[in-house]
This record gives sequence, structure tokens and C-alpha cells, in this order.
Amino acid sequence: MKYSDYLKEKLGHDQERMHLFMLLFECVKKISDHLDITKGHADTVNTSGDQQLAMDVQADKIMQKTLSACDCIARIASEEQDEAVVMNGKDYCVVYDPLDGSSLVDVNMSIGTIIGVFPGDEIVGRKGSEMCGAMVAVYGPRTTVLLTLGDGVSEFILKDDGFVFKKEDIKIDDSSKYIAPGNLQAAASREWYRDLINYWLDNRHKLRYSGGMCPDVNHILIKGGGVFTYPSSDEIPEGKLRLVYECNPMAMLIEQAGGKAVDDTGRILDKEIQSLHEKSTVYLGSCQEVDKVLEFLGNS
Ligand code: P6P
Repeated sequence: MKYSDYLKEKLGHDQERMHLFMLLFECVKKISDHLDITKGHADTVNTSGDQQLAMDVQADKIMQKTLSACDCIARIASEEQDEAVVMNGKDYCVVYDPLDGSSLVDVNMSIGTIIGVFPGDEIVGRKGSEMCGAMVAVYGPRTTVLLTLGDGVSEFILKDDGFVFKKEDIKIDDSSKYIAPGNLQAAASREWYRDLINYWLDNRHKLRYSGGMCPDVNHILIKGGGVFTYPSSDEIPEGKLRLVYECNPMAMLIEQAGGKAVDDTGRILDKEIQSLHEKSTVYLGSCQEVDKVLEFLGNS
């Protein structure tokens, strides 16, 4: 089944939302078609201080240009832009990281695009739980998309003539022992994290961490379980990952697959967004594994 037929089936009753999500798939296909490291680095940095590769800028332009064809969007917020772009519509806001993990391209590792969709015309002051959809694309040996519209998680794969539906009702449970421990250096200043890592080692957990949130979270969803952690440390007291562009969309996908997504204080999707580029700690994946993280965190 083509992705467009899947969206017609799921969203046919809401033509505006269906058209928006069709455009989002178009964005991912265009980015996938244009990934080219020969353009090297741009000479700019984004709001978070990350060196912007030419492809980051290019991917962001593709998103902006493609979404400008949609008259239902009120705001577009990109991780690569300081402020949200105000559009002519009023019904949806789209938040995205156009090329997450782009620094991994020169070592030929997988990267991705992360997208979240809010109904309405505002982002700041909202909660991730208000999103009506989220997507993560992974540009690896194949280009794939995991999508949720609020009723489960489905996978799509890019073929020559476009995305095709592969499977739905993707679920994660407590049977996998995969770990994706980000910010390992935090173990030097966070004893709870060091103790958690030792627990994982003592219990023979299997490491699956690439440095790209998209492939790492995709791994948890496709393999049916595991845990991704990115705590704070003395160097980054608020954590590294962005609430709006990374944590919220990933949290929606994980929860829709039956998992859990929290920060140091509670559910990620319950956090009221204070600013577009705010950072968050994040622990997400199988419920039992996330509870184990909270157990060690609670002992700190
Ligand atoms: P570290 C990529 O730069 C990113 O934003 C996420 O995709 C990834 O999970 C994290 O940072 C990796 O951070 O500290 O391991 O390089």
C-alpha cells in the first residue's frame, strides 16, 4: 500500500490533516534524495550552537519550501532557526529537526528527521501530549519512516517510486535488554548514572548506541524494546536534547508503542513548553527499563 493510500484510509475524513501529512512524507523523500556530504560545512551555527552543515541548511530549506504549499499551517518551528516562521494558515503547527545527527554523515552513519504536529496556532505554552502526530525518518541503508497519528505506530519504507506502508501496530515490551546510554561522561559526576551503567553491565544488557537519536530510538521501536537515556551532567545541567524538536516527538512514538518517556521530574509529554529551544533530560523505551532508570535516579 502506498503511504498516500494509508493516509487516505486513516485521515480521509480530514482532508486538511491528510494533505499535511502527505507533505511531510514528501519532505522526507526530498531530503533523502538530496543527502550529499560533498557540500561540507556551512559557515553558520544554529541557536543551540551546533555547527550547521550545508545539508542541515539544505534540509531545512526543503522542509520550509515544501510546507509552504500547505495553507493550513500557522507556524513552522525548525531546530535550525531561532524563531518560528509565521505562515498564512491557522490550523496546525509543525516542529522539526530537519537533519538530526548530521555530524555522523562524514563517518557514514545513519541520521534522521524528527517531526511533530500540533493542532492550533501556538507552540509555546503547549504540552507534547497535545500533538496530533509525530514522525521519525531514518536515512540509513534504507530510508524508513515511523509515524503515529495518535492511534499506534506504523512503519513505511522508501522505494523507487515513493514510500510504501510496511507494518502497523508496532509495540515495545519488557523483553529486550538493549541499552542506548547517551552522555556516558555524566557517569563521572552523576553517581546514580554510574550505578545504573554497572547494573546494566552486571545484567548483561546489550549496547546499541550510535550517537544518532533517530536510529537509536528507531532501533528500540523496531526491535520491540530497550532504553535510551540522555541525562544531564555538570557540563550540560539541563541536558542536551531539545524538548520540542527531539524529545516530544520521540516520546509520542514511544508511548504510542506502549513504552514510557520521562525526564528527571516526570512524563515528557506533560511538560509545558517554555521556549522553542529548551533542553530536557530524556529516558525513554520499555516501561520496565525506564522504571529502572527512575529507581536509580530516585536514589540519587
Ligand atoms: P552525543 C545528535 O547530535 C544528537 O542531537 C542526538 O541525535 C543524539 O542522540 C545525541 O545528540 C548524541 O549526543 O553526546 O552522544 O554526541
